[in-house]
Parts: sequence; C-alpha cells; structure tokens
Amino acid sequence: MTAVLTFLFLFIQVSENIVVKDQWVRPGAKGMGTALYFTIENNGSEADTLYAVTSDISDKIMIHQTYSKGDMIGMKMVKEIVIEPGKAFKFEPGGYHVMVMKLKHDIKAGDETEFILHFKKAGEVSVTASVAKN
Ligand SMILES: [Cu+2]
Repeated sequence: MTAVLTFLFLFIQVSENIVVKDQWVRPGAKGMGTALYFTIENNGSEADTLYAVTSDISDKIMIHQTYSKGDMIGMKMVKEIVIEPGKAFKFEPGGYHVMVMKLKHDIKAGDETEFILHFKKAGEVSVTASVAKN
C-alpha cells in the first residue's frame, strides 16, 4: 500500500512539471496534412525539451515554424523546442505548429484526436486535441 502511494505521488509530481493545454487541431482529409496547436507550461525548476510528436493518425509528424521573408511566407522544420522553467511556449497559427502530414483518415470538426508529446525530461505526455476550424 505504501509503495503504491509513493509511486502515485512521484508520478503526479513528475507529470505536473509539464502541462499541455488549449490543444486543438485543424480538420483535414485522408492523405492530406493538417496542423496541431497547444501551449506548453513548464512548472518545473529545470528546462525541458519537446523533441517529437507522434499519433496513430499519421506516421509523418514534425515541428514547424512559420516565417516570413519579404512577401514570402514559408515553413521550416524545427528539431526541438526548449521550454525554460516557469515559462510557457505557445504553438499557434502563424507561428510554431506541429505539422501532421498524410492523415490516415479524415478528421472533422467536433472529433477528438490523440497525440503523444515526447519530452526529454517529462517523457511522454498524451493529449486529446479537439478538431476545430480556426
Ligand atoms: Cu508546417
């Protein structure tokens, strides 16, 4: 009993350092791409790093940054995102986003989709994102 309680306590402590909230994903059709957005809060005392996102919905998911150069708007791949302690990092339209390529099936407004965010310290954090239009 004590061992179980200790384990639960440790688990809660660790997982509270990284909080993912306000997650949503745009609708998309099978074979096409979409984007996932969220905010990561680091409530711990050390920096943590998001280095991958995975999901059953696609085998090709990467972190992107939208940038503008003159009149051009482009996207580039970002290897990892470091979230400093006590800070929040926002993925949002026109900025950082998680690019989800080649959807395995349609996702429509009102659906929910599961993603796993992989952090160097916090490990795997699973999130359920609502599908929303904007
Ligand atoms: Cu992109």
